[in-house]
Amino acid sequence: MSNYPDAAFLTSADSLTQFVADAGSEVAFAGRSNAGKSSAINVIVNRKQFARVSKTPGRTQLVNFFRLAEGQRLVDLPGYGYAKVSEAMRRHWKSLMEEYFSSRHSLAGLFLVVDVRRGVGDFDLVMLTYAEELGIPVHLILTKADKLKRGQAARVFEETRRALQGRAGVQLFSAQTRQGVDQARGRLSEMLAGHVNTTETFA
Ligand SMILES: Nc1nc2c(ncn2[C@@H]2O[C@H](COP(=O)(O)OP(=O)(O)OP(=O)(O)O)[C@@H](O)[C@H]2O)c(=O)[nH]1
Ligand SMILES: [Mg+2]
Repeated sequence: MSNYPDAAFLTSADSLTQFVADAGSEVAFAGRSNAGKSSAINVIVNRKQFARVSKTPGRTQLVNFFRLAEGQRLVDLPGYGYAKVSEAMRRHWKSLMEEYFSSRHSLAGLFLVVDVRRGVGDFDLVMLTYAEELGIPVHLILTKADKLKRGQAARVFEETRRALQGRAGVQLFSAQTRQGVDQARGRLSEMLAGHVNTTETFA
């Protein structure tokens, strides 16, 4: 059963003019290309093939809006850091992100999706800074935790938590085993409702 029985895809936007109306509240998912954003969204919303899962990294270069419930949305932001993207594409990504972060009054929180095997990168820190400038909470999910041994994953979690110094909540996550899904759902609904303790972390 989905926690969001009325969840539905709304639109894919390539520019500010195509964004959906800026009312209610929305939580955006950002992360490197191939980090597992769309997979995480599908599992958190409990809908298979809701957000598309790409076999080809860097394909999703659009801002995808989903309705979760009345006045609540989830946004799948285009991935970054994919090496084979052209310079023009990179510039487009940057201006699209600037348009998104500077215009969305309804943005209530940011989920930062990081592959546990790669750890936090420069672009992830840029996104964290965007969110901090807006004063919105950030929750970092270290995904693909199933790809590491339990002890290794726990070590990355601890290192990440320490490095972030309370700038974001942190948790381990796996779309495959569903590790951490309940915590992620809890954080998502808190963000949408506007109640978040940003420094809370989950082991
Ligand atoms: N083992 C494992 N594989 C995962 C997990 N999450 C995602 N993947 C795989 O990683 C690849 C990329 O996943 P996506 O969800 O498409 O990643 P994305 O961040 O949306 O990628 P872009 O939209 O291209 O930026 C796919 O082959 C997924 O099946 C996970 O938790 N565990
Ligand atoms: Mg995707």
